Amino acid sequence: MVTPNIRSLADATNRDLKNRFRNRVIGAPKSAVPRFELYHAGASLCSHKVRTVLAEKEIPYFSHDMNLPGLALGVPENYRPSYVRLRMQGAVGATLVRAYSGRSSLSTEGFDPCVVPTLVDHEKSRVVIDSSRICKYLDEEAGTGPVLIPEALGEEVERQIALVDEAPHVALLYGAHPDGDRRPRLIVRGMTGIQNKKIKALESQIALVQNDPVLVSAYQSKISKESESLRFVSEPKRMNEVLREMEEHVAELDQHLSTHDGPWVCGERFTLADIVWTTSLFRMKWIGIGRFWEEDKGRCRVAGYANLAFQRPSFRHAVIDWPNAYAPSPYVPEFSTPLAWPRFFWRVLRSARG
Ligand SMILES: N[C@@H](CCC(=O)N[C@@H](CS)C(=O)NCC(=O)O)C(=O)O
Repeated sequence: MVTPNIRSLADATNRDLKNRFRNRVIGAPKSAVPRFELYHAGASLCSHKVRTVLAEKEIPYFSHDMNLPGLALGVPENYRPSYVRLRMQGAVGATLVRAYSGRSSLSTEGFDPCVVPTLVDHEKSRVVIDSSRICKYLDEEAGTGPVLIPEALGEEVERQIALVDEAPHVALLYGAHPDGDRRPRLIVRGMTGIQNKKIKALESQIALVQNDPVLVSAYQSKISKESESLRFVSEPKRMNEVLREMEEHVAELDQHLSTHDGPWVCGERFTLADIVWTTSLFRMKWIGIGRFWEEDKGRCRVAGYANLAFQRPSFRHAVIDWPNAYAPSPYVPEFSTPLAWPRFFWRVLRSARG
């Protein structure tokens, strides 16, 4: 079997990614050729984790901020054959995703070949998939910045990463909240019927790769997952279960914070556990369930923690200030100013072209 050349697969992917606002070097002069190349998306929660790690460790990288379904005018960039082909090099032999339980975890759902983030390490000619794996990989490999998984805390950090990874965040974004849909307006509109739009876009790509059975089955697995997703989020009983689980998720953090006096999840030291929890709590706040800690005095430890964590410069750079990481939301001061809507639409417009 011929080993595919990662550089040529990346080059083929990049030929399809032209928008200069979304395809650029971060953390180094624009002519630099960094070791790492990241395929991600402004609004993707999994990408928020990886971008925050890169910022915290001050690792330069080539950023491809891809237009996912919802923002893309034509076929979403993450469905193009060149990208799927590259991504699949990070999961040779993995079980393809089919079912759906409202999560995006590799451990519970299997490998989704058509999502972000994907990291390419040009020095080692390696493709790394899955946000948790990428974060750990960067911490081990990059050789710069603070260590985010200190040896003494390794087990606890891993446990916290898994907790956040397996929380049903995706269902909360795609499905209406049955006790009164509090999701930001634009999300309610954008997510209605999105699975069918995704399926149509995926089918159009299958037509282009008929002679490549590996890619055809990759697209088919994604189609099955999206059909399951539609069924799942249309059932109020399941969505109630998701909300209950998310509230427990917050309660669990509060309980954990009560076991020590330090400001961070694992005590005195800022770790990867803080990066994943910060992205998770911020997503919950933006989507309208920050009440789980803001209105429940019994969870004041999470409230204090969130206030501190949201100010972390790496998180502000990689998420709050990242162009269009989040649509306007009435629950987040930064995203509910009078300028939030014009700024959002201006950035969408300049990013629209491929
Ligand atoms: N387990 C993967 C999940 C990745 C994932 O589900 N990415 C979402 C955004 S957070 C995506 O790209 N969705 C686009 C789509 O389904 O078309 C990870 O953690 O990297």
